[in-house]
Amino acid sequence: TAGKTITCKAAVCWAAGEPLKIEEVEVAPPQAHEVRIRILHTGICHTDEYTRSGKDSEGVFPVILGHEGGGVVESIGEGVTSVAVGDHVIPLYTAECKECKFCKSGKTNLCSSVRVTQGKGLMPDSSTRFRCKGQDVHHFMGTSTFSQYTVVADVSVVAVDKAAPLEKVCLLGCGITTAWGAVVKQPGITGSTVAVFGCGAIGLGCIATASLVKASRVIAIDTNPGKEAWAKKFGATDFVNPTKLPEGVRIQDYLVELTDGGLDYTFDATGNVHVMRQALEACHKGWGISTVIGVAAAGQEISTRPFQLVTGRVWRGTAFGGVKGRTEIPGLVKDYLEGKVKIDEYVTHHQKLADINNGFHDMHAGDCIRCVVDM
Ligand code: AHE
Ligand code: ZN
Repeated sequence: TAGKTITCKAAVCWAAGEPLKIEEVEVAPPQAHEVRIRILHTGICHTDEYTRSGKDSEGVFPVILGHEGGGVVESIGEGVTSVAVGDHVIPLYTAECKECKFCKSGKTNLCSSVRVTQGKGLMPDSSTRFRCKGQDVHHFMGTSTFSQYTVVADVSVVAVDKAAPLEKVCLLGCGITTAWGAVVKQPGITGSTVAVFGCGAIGLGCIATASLVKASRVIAIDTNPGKEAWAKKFGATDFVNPTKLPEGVRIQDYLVELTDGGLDYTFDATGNVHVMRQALEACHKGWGISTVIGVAAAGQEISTRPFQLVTGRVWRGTAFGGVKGRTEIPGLVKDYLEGKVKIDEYVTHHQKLADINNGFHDMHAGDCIRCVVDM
């Protein structure tokens, strides 16, 4: 198949707000510094739904969504040296070229090498490798894992140990890595108090990681009472349901009271700008640090009284947990294989590609942490 166009099935989103449609698509061979991957499994993340729904200011259509995949390298373009045919790989929506100003800064994982074209749904040469019914179809986040075959830039993929089941480690493509990185790269968590707002996959990942690095207390917050058992299973010491507080008591005031002045570290894993404010204001005066992880809808803005910052609270955020995928994901896979990082526990639902829209419905149900689609 190398060098030839492959025809396969993919879930195409033809227009904002429409359900995905399973179509036969043509996937062109990888060009120089590109890799064609046979995707075997992919998670569904709220960001896929966010873009499908039309809320993403970068959304372009038609598009093949999906950014939490695992697969096998089918063929490589000229000049590709970092992965080989047959390698098990995870596509990376945050590339790592190791050469740009960002990669070399030592301060961020936000590689700039392919980000501009990626944001337009195109490959680095500004064209697409997908066609369907005579039309070009856009890429998404540089990954497009809702296709049986996809093409990605070589800076946007990492090979992983074949001993790790792809149906599990595909989740390292987004949620679990994001949560792990957001916590593990925040200095000072060990021995400190932590609150995590939102107990979806990202929130549970933050709870698990805070517990792994031995935070002294990990308070989980969610409006769904069903999440208490989940949070405790992942290592939360406390669970607070903001809808069950006495009349007129705000969650941030409740938490400040509960923790003798506020949390050392808080994390927003909801994408709700009001919750982001609560997370900041639940921080301890003088030193509390709040990290925004959730993606808010286009046009949303955060606000708080500047006094919150003047009095020593810090508001920050991370993308992909600050993780440099090519450098760090192999180590995370090792941690998983050694039982240090949970992955299996997040998978509550499976769907076949033909039923991928059901996976989007699953995601909205409170009992779903992650749905894995088998391609
Ligand atoms: N395109 C959106 C923003 C989307 C966004 O913030 N994406 C996150 C990853 S979400 C994973 O589920 C991210 O890491 N962004 C960094 C980047 O470079 O895109 C918008 O609002 O325009
Ligand atoms: Zn995601």
